[in-house]
Amino acid sequence: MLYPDHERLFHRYPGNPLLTAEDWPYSVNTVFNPAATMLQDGTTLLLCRVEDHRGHSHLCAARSADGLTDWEIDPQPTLMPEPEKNPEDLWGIEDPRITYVPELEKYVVVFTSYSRGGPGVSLALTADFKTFERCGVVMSPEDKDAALLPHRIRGLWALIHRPVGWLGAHMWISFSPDLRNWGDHKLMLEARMGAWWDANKIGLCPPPIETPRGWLTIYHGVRQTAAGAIYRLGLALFDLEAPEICLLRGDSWVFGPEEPYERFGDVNNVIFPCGSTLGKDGDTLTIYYGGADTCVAAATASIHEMLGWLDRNGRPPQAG
Ligand code: BMA
Repeated sequence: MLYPDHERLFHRYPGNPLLTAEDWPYSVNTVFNPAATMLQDGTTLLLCRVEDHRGHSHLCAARSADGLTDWEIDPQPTLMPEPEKNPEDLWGIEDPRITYVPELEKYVVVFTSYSRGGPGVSLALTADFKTFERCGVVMSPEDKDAALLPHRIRGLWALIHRPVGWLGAHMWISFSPDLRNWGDHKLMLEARMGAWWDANKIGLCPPPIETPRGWLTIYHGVRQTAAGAIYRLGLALFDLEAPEICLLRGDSWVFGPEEPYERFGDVNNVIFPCGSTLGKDGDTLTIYYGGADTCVAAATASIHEMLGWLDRNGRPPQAG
């Protein structure tokens, strides 16, 4: 067969959307693009991007025992922009990713801070999602879609991020001895060109999943059309020891907007996950995503099936 059938790897939770502005204990415009982590006691914590009626975002935690129902939402914002202390927060903080780092016994939260300089990448540490130690801007504008790997690589911390250059918005990886000073920047995955679903602009979704085969990575690709952008998801696999090396990348997208809550909202046709949790079986991944920049939804996929799909459909990226 010249062209493979489109396989359905991701399965939407039938109770989607999980969370909307109406669930919030205080007045908000939209709730979307959540980071996710599973706490020590098995509780799922989502750190949601919450947009107020000025258009500025902050972060707010929602907790659930089963990761799907009975969400308990913090009665007040969990992490607010502090433009007096952090001028980079002037227009809000957005799109967090959470990585639990065993060496630090802390969660590292990486998010977009938005100001006159443009969107940049900020980093904060927390042990309890109540108090946060802010470490400032780690990647200057224009840069976003960042997440930390959970342990050092070749003795250094590794941060994936998405700077914007005049030849496109590609995924890069950078290294640091102390989480504050970053260098050794390497291009990790390029946006394709022309008619591709992931032409010109891509970005990391949840932090990559460490598997024996490599770092399994879900990324978003942005297709510009006459009717606006379409945000869809693709898969790639990166070398465990040298995560700047892409081993396999799929050609087709694996998940895209289909349901009304993904098709229609403040920004139509957007699926934007920033977090995932791993099920007790060690294989079922639940991704948490923003639908149309308006709500929070969930879908599951098998890691085994995603790797099998990459074996059948993926290839090393071509140079040039
Ligand atoms: C991106 C980010 C996301 C958003 C998406 C679609 O650039 O700002 O927060 O979901 O655009 O609007």
